[in-house]
Amino acid sequence: ATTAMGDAATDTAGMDAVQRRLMFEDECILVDENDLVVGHDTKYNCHLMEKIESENLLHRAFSVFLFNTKYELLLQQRSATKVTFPLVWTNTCCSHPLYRESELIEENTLGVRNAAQRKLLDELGIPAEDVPADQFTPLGRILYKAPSDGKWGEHELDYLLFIVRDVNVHPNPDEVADIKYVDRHQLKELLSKVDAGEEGLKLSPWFRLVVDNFLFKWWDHVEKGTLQEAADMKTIYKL
Ligand code: DMA
Ligand code: MN
Repeated sequence: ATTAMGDAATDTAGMDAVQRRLMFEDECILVDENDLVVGHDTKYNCHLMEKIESENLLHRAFSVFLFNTKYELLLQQRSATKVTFPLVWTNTCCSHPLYRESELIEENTLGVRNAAQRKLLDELGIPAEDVPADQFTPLGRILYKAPSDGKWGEHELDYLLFIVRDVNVHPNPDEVADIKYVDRHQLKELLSKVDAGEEGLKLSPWFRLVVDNFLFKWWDHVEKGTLQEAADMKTIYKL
């Protein structure tokens, strides 16, 4: 029998096996609105809208923006099997630092950068040596909530990590349906197609927030090599 909160068997019925495994293996880091660690919980609990609302669960996340040395941004389309936001186009790679020693290191955001390196390999097949943890520039943190399909959604404190490197890419089909590099002009074209409601073309809510609030001004700093000047790791932007 299902309860008001549902149960794991019903909530994961029909879920892709790889994504179901990660729902229970990945232990996310719970934080308060000031990004102080307050506990940990499964990826599953952290992404159920009912739990998010009833227990006010907020977890730590990261979003990587990887540019090649022509200053084009690598985008990915999420696979059809993702539980949240399938088939939407988004920034290079997103996930969660896990509740483990190497990804809890707060000094210079090293834990989050270690997690980013792990997931760039897992999702996009980018070798760790192509994305050294010390090459990411954390530009800021945003806090946002976004339902996906009603049942599932996000409530995250998201670290925005930029990196400029030419890398080898071999997308993992469990995670990624498609990839493309875009320059600013091509991204603006993509945005106008999305805004015009082109069939089947959607962006993730967090990517849209970054695009609308920060991306184009930060892109100037990518090109000038002055990313550090744009960084603000004191403020948490509530978007
Ligand atoms: C979660 O991304 C993080 C953000 C910033 C939305 P995700 O759903 O791609 O996580 P995972 O790859 O771990 O499923
Ligand atoms: Mn999340």
